[in-house]
Amino acid sequence: MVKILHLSDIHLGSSFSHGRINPETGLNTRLEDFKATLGRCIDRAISEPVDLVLFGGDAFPDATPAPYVKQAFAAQFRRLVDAEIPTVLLVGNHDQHSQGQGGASLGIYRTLGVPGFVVGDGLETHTIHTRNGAIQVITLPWLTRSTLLTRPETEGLSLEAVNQLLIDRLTVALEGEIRRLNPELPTVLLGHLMADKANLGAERFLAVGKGFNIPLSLLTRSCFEYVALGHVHKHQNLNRTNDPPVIYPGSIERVDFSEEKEDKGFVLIELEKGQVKWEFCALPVRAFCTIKVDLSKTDDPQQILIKAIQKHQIEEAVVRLIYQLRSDQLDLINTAELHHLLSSAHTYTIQPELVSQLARPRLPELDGGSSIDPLEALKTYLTSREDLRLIQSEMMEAAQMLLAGEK
Ligand SMILES: [Mn+2]
Repeated sequence: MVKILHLSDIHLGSSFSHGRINPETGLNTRLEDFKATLGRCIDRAISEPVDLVLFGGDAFPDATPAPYVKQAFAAQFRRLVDAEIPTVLLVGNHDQHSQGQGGASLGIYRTLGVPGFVVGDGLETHTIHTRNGAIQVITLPWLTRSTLLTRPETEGLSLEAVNQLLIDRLTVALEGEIRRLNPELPTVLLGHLMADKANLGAERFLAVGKGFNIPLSLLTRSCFEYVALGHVHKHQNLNRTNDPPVIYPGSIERVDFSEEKEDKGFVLIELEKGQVKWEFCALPVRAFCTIKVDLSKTDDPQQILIKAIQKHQIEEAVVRLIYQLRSDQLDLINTAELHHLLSSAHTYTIQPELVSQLARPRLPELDGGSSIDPLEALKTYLTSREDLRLIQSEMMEAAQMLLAGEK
């Protein structure tokens, strides 16, 4: 029985805008959060102890993190070297670098010959000898079009046809690896990819480099005991029948507000040939909290706001207060009181949004019907805005050019 810890999407060095500088260390508190959480994953790997650690990719926000961020990552993974736990570091889209071969941020671990460390930057099968037997790990790093196709091959093809060609290439290449597997040994596919059917999180907005979706059927092969994925930040199992489990552990910390409601953690696995058990282990990460209130229809916006804030657990959380109001209500908001009420949060932002006059047309000429020509609509609007009179003709000109498709 081989015991594995599978974690992914560390993104060490991101989310800084949700933190503040810790005066004692001079570091952004979100870096400290991420470091502590990564530390908890490594603690668990060592205390179990596991026989193997699989990292599913996206170590940093990009391939050239600041030295102190790289060092924080290395300091944690170094502990696995000391504990003699073999580790596979897979290259995600955020780890790739466009300069030369093997330029990924994780390549340094191979260059230095870190004992027990494997860097997965190509489609390749690694046989790893653990304390509890050997295991095969097929690494499938983030693939870009240029990895699999040359430019002449894609010339004149539609995006869909290119994607199909990519999937065909990958199918053949993966089949080649599968046929060379030792059938006696348990096997894990470790991939950084967007599988079809995966629920998206923040990675949608963080996308670096263009990718393509991989059909689930390519991954649910009976020769794999477990499919370890990275890239999608929301933890999920894509194969409910668990034959094999196809698991995104998700990011270990909340990277942004789109992950506010997601549990964060890693996955512990026990497997042998033909058998697998897995368990998601949640991590105690910092809470994110959105407080959103529409004040535009109330007479006492300040009281409503105060009540809304008091309803939420904001202590030490990353908070954003979003309220919508009319411009004539602006004077009814006591911002100093809001700052005071939010002061127990770890960090907070206050985002007032004026209810747009455009959303509810006030100009009778613009009411009723979508038949109006966009330029006519803009002209009508501009005539009603005394403050925009000086740039009226320039705006009309720009709009005409935009509509004509010029830059
Ligand atoms: Mn990714």
